[in-house]
Amino acid sequence: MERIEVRAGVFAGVGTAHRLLPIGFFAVLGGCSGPLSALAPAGPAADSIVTLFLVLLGLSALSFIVIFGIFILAWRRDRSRKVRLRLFLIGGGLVFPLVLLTIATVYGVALGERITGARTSPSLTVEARAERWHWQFTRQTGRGSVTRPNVLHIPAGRTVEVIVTSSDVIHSFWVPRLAGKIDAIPGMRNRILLRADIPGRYNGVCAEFCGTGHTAMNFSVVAHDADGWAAHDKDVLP
Ligand SMILES: [Cu+2]
Repeated sequence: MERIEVRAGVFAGVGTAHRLLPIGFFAVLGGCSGPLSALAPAGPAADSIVTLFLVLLGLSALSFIVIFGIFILAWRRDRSRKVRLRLFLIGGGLVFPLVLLTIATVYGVALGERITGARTSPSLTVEARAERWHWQFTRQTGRGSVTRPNVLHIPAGRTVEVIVTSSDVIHSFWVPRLAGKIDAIPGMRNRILLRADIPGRYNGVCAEFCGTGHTAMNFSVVAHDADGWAAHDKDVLP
């Protein structure tokens, strides 16, 4: 009698969880938007990162479905029938993961080329220097250099090379809607390419804990259209 009550309690719990599932699903999805969402790309590198994420998520889901399917089959199988061990061990344990991992690796390496922009020549180079707890952006021009704190101005639709470094500890440069992260390391000059296809303001953060002011170490990237960029140039160039 006691066991029946316990089981009924478990099933009631599952029923409630089942009803709450859509609410939880949409609540989680709600976190996918916003100014720091890597799932709302505005440039080719961020776009490739989202594609890679979705492909890897799809392959993981496929793997989960196959393994869970086998689990259910094993649970419900006709016990008088013999299990084909070779199919499970070689097919499921070797061939299936090998095929999935080969697809993921080849696709990831090919897309990595696009994400890092290894063969792209930038139209502009700027330096991003991290210092607890702000960023300094310096652009060299034919007439000298211009340094501005916490706002990086770039032309929209053009590839910009950002040389990232640090004056003190390790920080990380991240503009989620435009590209991946890159560490700012003292004494090193790391390179990342940014391109914003749509003019606008994009939020950036320090993505490596660097001390008590870390959470406030934010910056912006302002991508100007052609007229805006010409006006900005006129404004800041010496
Ligand atoms: Cu930080």
